Amino acid sequence: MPSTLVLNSAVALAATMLANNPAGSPPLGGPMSHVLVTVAGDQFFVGFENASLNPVALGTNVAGFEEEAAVLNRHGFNAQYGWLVSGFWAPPPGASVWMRVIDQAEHLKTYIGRDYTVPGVASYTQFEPILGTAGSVDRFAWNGTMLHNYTATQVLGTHEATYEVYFGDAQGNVIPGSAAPAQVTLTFTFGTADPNGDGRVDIDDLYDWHQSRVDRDVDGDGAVTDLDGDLLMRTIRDGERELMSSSRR
Ligand SMILES: [Ca+2]
Ligand SMILES: [Ca+2]
Repeated sequence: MPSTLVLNSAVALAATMLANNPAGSPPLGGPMSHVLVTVAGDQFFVGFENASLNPVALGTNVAGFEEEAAVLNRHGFNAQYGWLVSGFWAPPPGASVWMRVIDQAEHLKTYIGRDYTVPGVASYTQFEPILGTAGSVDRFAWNGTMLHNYTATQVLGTHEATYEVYFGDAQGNVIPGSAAPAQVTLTFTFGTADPNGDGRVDIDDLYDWHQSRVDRDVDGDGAVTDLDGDLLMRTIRDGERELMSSSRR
């Protein structure tokens, strides 16, 4: 049945997807780190399959990608985290599994990892922006098959994204009386935001970077390119913006 979420079918699909991964498709960035979703006793449970694969590290690709995948160009990106059903359970009639943003930095971008459909609810194409990215709504529907979305940013440092998993109607509204939602926080690290190591992310880092007084490979890809300077500049700018907004509160 299409509405029945079964772990074994998700694993089989995963194997098929890996075999069919088209040439030139962006890499996940490392081994798959599954985020297991279970419903038991009228309660969602969400947890990491392998705690050693959390957090994950974003990486850049200087060569860049083409077509829809170009949204990842000049960004740190990673798709190791993958939603995966654990155990045997199904949504109640008329419900779908939804995921929504509870808290995440504005600069974090999320793109759908592959084409899929949730019958009668939504249809997604690979690299479609979700979870608030590019003006998208803050939630997306999941059909229970393994899904490795891409997370990307141009801000160096450690970033967290907290999501809630719940049963929703066709519009993503929580269904009253359904299984209690669960939250999970994904953590992403990206290069070095403070190359001069003085505990502050500010213009001195960029000055030292230009003067070659620090390790200039701030995105950690093993080469010093103009992208390193660009990312450092964007990181400092983002920090200044956060500082200004907090001083207005
Ligand atoms: Ca610094
Ligand atoms: Ca670099």
